[in-house]
Amino acid sequence: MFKKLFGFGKKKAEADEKIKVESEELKIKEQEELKVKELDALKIEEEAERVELEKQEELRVKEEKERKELEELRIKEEKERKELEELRIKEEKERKELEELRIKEEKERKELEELRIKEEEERKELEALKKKEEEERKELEKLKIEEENRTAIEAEKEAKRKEFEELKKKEEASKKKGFFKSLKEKLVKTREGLFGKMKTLFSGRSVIDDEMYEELEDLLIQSDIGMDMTLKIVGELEKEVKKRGIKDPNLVYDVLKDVMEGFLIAEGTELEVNKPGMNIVLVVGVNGVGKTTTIGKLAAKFVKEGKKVVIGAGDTFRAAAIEQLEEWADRSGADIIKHEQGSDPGAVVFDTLKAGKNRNADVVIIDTAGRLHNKNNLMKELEKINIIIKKHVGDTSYESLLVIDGTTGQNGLSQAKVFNEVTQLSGFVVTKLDGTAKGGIVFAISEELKKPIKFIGVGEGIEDLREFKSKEYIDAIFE
Ligand SMILES: Nc1nc2c(ncn2[C@@H]2O[C@H](COP(=O)(O)OP(=O)(O)OP(=O)(O)O)[C@@H](O)[C@H]2O)c(=O)[nH]1
Ligand SMILES: [Mg+2]
Repeated sequence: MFKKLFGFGKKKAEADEKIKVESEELKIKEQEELKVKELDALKIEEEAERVELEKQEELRVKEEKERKELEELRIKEEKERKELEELRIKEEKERKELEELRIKEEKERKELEELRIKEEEERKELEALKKKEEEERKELEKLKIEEENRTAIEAEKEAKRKEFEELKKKEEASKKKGFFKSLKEKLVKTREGLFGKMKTLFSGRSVIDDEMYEELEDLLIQSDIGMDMTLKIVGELEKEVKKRGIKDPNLVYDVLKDVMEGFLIAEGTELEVNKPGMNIVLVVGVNGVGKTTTIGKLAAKFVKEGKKVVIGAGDTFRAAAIEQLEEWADRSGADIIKHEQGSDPGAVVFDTLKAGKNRNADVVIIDTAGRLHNKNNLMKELEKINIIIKKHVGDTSYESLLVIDGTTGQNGLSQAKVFNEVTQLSGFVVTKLDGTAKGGIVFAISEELKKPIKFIGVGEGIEDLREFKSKEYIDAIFE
């Protein structure tokens, strides 16, 4: 039995030792497992930390990237802004350059325009200068021609003047008496008519009485002297006869001659055409009185005196008036200025005066129409002509003559009064005194119109115009 207990006891201790080793081994295993766990946990933790770190790193990288991107964006924006700015500057520069170019171009355009204007002005100036030179040249030419003409005309005039002077001398020496005779011959009708009867009136009676004066009155009135003038003449005659103490009726005839001569206007009977330069004679009167004929006679007289004469055909109204005047111009040796029939008489007058000036005329004579419908018309026409003449006349003389037909008696006188009212007349021409026995009209004109008679017409011939001298006229109509 001990040996069995001891054998048992030894087996138990071995079992305990085994348990103990096993427990020890378990414990170590457990500790190792714990350690593994702890290591695992640490690993996990470390892994978590690494992950965390990685995350952080990623975030940082991301942030960094974003920052970079932002920065890049900013840089890009900045770049774009700069580019824009540069573009703006460039554009501004271009705009400025364009503006400068425009200004430059504008300036150049202006300069060109100024240059053009200047050139145009210079061209015009040149043109004007040329024109002026041309005008001056023409003027000189004209002056030269005028001077030549003038010299020629002067020479011609001088020759004619001398011729006329000689003719005049001859006439004065031998024909003075003849001239009176001729006037007497021309006025034979008047002299032998009424004035002749007067002589018998006085010679056929023995006393001077009222009857004689009454008979004289009748005769004078019949001779167209007119009532007023007759009464004046007879009144004056009575006074003069008494004053002179005349008793013999035969002697009364001579007193009557003196008295009647006293009633004729003796002043200013000469036609003034001798001033140096262009003297103008306007001839007016009703139709048929002898205006054109008188103009022809006057022109012939002046040409004969060595004057340069230009006649204006101012009667554009009557059909053959221009031709008639042309004939007279031919016959007298005067120049004629005419327009067409029916044209404006004012224009004819103007052209005649112009031609007269250009041709150095000494006398310009203007014919006018006798047929004017009424007083108003007549006045307007004459006024127009008058204005034109007055503009031209200057220092020379302007004679406005009214022609009266000596055969128309008191009727002619009343027509003359109308003219005398509408225009300023310087005197009269009494025509056709060769054809009337009533030469008394001459006295009526002097009395009624108070202006001198300058010429009398005593026939249709070119020489049948006489300067009116009261004494000569009286001598010619009295026996
Ligand atoms: N016997 C005579 N006849 C004259 C005289 N003067 C003119 N005559 C004539 O009278 C007529 C008319 O003369 P004109 O000179 O044509 O008269 P006018 O005034 O010009 O006439 P109009 O142009 O129609 O207004 C003509 O036949 C002339 O010959 C004169 O002194 N004696
Ligand atoms: Mg006429």
